[in-house]
Amino acid sequence: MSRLIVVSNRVAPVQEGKPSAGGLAIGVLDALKETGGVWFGWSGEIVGESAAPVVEKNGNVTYATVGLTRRDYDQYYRGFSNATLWPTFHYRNDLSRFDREEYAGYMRVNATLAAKLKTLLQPDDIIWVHDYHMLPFAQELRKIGVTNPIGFFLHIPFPVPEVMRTVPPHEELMTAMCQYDVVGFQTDNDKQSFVDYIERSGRGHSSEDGMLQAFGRMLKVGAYPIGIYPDAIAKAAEQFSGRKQVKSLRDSMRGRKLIMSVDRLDYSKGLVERFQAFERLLLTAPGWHGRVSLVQIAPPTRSDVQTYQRIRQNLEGEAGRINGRFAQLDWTPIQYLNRKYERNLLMALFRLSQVGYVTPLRDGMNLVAKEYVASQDPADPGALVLSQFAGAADQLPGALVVNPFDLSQMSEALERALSMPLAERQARHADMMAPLRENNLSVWRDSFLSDLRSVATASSVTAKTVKTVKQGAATAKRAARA
Ligand code: GDG
Repeated sequence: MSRLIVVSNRVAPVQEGKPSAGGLAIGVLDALKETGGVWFGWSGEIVGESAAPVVEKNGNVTYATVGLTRRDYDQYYRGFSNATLWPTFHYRNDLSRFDREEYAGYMRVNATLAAKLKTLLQPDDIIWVHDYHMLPFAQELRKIGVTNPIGFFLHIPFPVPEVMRTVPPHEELMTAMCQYDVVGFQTDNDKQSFVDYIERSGRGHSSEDGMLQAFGRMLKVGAYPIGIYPDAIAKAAEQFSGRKQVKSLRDSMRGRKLIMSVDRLDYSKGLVERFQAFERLLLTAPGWHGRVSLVQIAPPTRSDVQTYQRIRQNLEGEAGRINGRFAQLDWTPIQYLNRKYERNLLMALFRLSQVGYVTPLRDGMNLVAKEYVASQDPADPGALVLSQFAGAADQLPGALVVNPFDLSQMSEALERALSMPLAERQARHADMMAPLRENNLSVWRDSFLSDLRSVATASSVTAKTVKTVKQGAATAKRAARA
């Protein structure tokens, strides 16, 4: 079988079972171990000058990492990726800025990384590229003569055409994305937005089998919703429930109900609105005073990007204001923890809580929602309040789905979740576990890679046919001349 080459902005060389591994890392690493292969990307280090990849082998997986210079990091990572694409793709044009030099840096880093990867490639490798940092990566590989099949998966939402067009080089980016052989999205909506852009701009058209003809190329576009391993999470949650930290939180709750939220500290996650909806619950239903607490875990990310510093201050202000308004000597309504916790411990905390409160303003999928459901005790499960703007809302039919811009609706949903009878919680939990098992993380990976392999086979058949036809025609011409 051909080797798999995974390319992502950050390479996470995780050992199996290591607690910090997230969805991408776990799913990708499994696939790499099966077929053998290479994981290529940024090491996370800032270096004086760009150098050849550092290659480390562990079993049949090779980790190939490169450092970024300060300028590369500022322009490609902090700049165009996280100050232009991330906000725009999450419908936050108000937070998005465009700077030509940053864009040039983004293109330059993609080109440099492509040239570095080329030195490691073998002819029958298949290449799977991840996320918004790498939109032009296939184009750069093609420019330097790489002909291997290349697929791309976008972990974040893809915006509707009107919003995509607010990124000044939108047409260049779309042309570049069409150089992949398969382009995958989290949801049908995201895929449709991509197809809509192509069709409305008159640059191509799609057919019913998911093929798209655009900018003179033929590619497969599809929705491949990322999953989790629900049974492994359920087991970890149960095992970690006996941990000291979990017990001490349980004791400190003294019969109070617990609402649990976990997100990277990011403006797309809707944390301020979430706090305000909880405040509204305390205002409209004073019976809950002293009987419910919200625990928000929000490890900081991208803390050197200015907008992220602002959201942190804003949130600290809101938590302080709400606690100041309602707290009692023995009750703090919001416990806001601005730090990272061990993964399995988080799953045990989910299991301890009565409500999972996951209300991003926009999210590609949101794995926390899926992890919350999987962590529950089926005999006495918690209820999930989930934003309609998370990709996960399509897949979790038992959630109480809310519009995160409607604080009243969110506070009503919280009250409903807190008071939900056991039979209803059990039925909703079962309704969600079934699709989680059916579309687990291996299904995500296998369906994407199977499409990439079949597109690759089809195009190599087509290439061979074209070659045979051309050779046939040349022979016929020669015969005619003779
Ligand atoms: C992007 C897309 C898409 C969180 N805090 C801690 C911690 N986490 C873990 C969670 C979860 C992961 O991080 C976060 O995943 P999400 O899916 O919720 O969100 P993003 O980070 O924005 O991920 C998203 C995802 O890619 C995958 O395609 O679903 O839409 O935005 O697994 O549990 N893990 C540990 N400590 C923490 O404090 N160990």
